[in-house]
Amino acid sequence: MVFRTEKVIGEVNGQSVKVVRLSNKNGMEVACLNYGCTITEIRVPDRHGVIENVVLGFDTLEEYIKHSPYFGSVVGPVAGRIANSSFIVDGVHYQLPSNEGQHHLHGGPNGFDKVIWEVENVEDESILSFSYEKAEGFAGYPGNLKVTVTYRLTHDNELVISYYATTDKKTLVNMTNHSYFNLSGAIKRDILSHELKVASDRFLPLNESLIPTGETAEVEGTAFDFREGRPLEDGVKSKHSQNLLVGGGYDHPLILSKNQKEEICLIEPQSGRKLIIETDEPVVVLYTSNMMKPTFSMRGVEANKYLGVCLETQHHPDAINHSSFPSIVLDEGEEYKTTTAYRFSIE
Ligand code: FUC
Repeated sequence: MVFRTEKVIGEVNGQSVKVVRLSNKNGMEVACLNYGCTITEIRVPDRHGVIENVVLGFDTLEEYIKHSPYFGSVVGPVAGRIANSSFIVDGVHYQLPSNEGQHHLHGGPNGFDKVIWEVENVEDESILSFSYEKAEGFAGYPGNLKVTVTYRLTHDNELVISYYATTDKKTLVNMTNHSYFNLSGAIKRDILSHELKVASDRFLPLNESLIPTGETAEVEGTAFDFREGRPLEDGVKSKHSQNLLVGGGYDHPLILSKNQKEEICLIEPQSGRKLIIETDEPVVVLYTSNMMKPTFSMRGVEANKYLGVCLETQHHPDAINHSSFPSIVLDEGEEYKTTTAYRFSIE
């Protein structure tokens, strides 16, 4: 059996904020808020059976509202940056609110990470289902968009996240989950010694605003070659880094090879914890929390760069402004449907 419990912990604009916990027979636990569908904790065993939290987060709602750099939240309607906060669909120009210079990042100042989602009444206790009805114009995007995000916990210590959306007018959708993993457990170490393996032959070079230039480049001979697996430190400190790692670490989309299973594997050698990610999305954005600064603390640990690694499965960032990238336009009558599974085990 997987058990689900629910508890009200506060209020935002008169709407209750709940924490929902899923736990399986192995003692794995996942805790989520209906504020931003935020994953606050993922508790999994290390090689000695010690169960600890492996994602960055806070213990209070207030801290999420005040400080969170998208810790564990669902980001959308569109993950990543939209250049100049501007796009055209069917000849109509849309100007979105900007929240990073002139650019629009992760749904802008009022994205899906900041709204209260409805907790659906699902009988199967292994499933936690959140829904949200985005009104026409919300966050600047066209269309009334109905969104469902489902978290399912299995007995194989797998968390499966599924996203579903429909619209009544052409709009953009490209969602992801923004969990910051640190498999050492309770942030014992930074993530530089984590070993990452990714089935990716090409990546997207970025301009100085961290927006894809539109080109794709071979990973061969660069800090982005994770095909055989390598410590994140190799890239962050590599001699190849200077020109490529514009943000002082990874903040880059890697294009996932088609028809591969278990595309992404992250291992923390000391604890023995291993995370395998399988997705139907074409890209993973690898972000090594380069921008985190010691301006707040996370459950007693001062924030800093390289304390978490995000593996954001999604479509290409800024896809709407690059005709060579797969489309993120959702039309009336179409379904947006994607799934990413996170399986935890021991090396
Ligand atoms: C990632 C990055 C961004 C940003 C954000 C918090 O997705 O691509 O650069 O810092 O997270």
